[in-house]
Amino acid sequence: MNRVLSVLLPSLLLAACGQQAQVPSAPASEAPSAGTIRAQATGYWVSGTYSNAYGARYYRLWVPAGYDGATARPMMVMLHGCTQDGYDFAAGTRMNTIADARNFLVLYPEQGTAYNGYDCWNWFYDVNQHRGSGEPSLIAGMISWVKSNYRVDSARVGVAGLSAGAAMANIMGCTYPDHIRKVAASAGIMYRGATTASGATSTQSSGSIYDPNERGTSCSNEMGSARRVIPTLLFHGTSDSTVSITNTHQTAAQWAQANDLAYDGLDDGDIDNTADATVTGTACRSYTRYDYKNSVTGATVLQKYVISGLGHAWSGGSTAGSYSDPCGPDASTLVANFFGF
Ligand SMILES: [Ca+2]
Ligand SMILES: [Ca+2]
Repeated sequence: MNRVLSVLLPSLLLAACGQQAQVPSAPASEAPSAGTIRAQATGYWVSGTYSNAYGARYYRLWVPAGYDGATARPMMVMLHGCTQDGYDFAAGTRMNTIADARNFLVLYPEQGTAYNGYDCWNWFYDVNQHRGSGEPSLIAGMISWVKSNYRVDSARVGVAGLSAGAAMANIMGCTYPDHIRKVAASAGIMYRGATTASGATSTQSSGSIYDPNERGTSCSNEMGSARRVIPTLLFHGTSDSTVSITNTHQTAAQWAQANDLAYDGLDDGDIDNTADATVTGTACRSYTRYDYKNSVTGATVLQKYVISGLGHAWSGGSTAGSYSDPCGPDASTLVANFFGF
């Protein structure tokens, strides 16, 4: 209930002060003609609640400026970190600005403090680590809802997350590869990196006690008949004191194994956890990017950015949102590029 109040209160206060002009108008009235859309070059929010047997969650959908309902567009699913919500994550990542420029939908599922005191996705409970269950089923349900109400290019749907949202992004890739074709995880934790709340705390600080190779096999098994290669993009700062970078190294190994199995059904190392190329660069912060390729096709399946001096934050974002660092490689653009949006 606190969540409902916190969402409603700002509008009520504004209305009470006679400042209705500052309250965003309803989406329907913001859907102008195509010509007007180009003139203002900004999209609009659609908010709602999705519920199933596992509960209810808010979602915020950004409909980009150029969306016309006639052409199927890609969709980015953005999973916020602890203490964040969809609006905050949008502001900190500037993803909607890129969405307007490139014409893709952005879906922000929201957790809420009713379900976790710090507003974190509960990635560390078994109920939330399987298809058709818990929080992944709620997020997948939202994706299905958008697909049935908007023109979405199903072959271009990707999920990106920060911290607990990144841990959940990895889960979504393993549990719903029919929906999710690519994953981006910033300061995240591998699939089933922890299975208890106390395990989550120790995993955050020093890495998972579980074998990433086994978790990759577990991820592949979870995919079942929907098994497919899920190209994955990873980011982690060397000065992150909240989530150990060990977790991102483990995540790379987990996805290398899941994708090794998904590619041809064989655990034969055509995709493995040894980088095939290393690129260094500077974009405000210096970074090293590790590329992992399919040795048969040469396709890049994984990329891992290790960013010097970045803390627990989205790289290259905006201080208009929390947990965002304006310096460093522009993670939002890199994600959109990697997803082919
Ligand atoms: Ca293989
Ligand atoms: Ca292998």
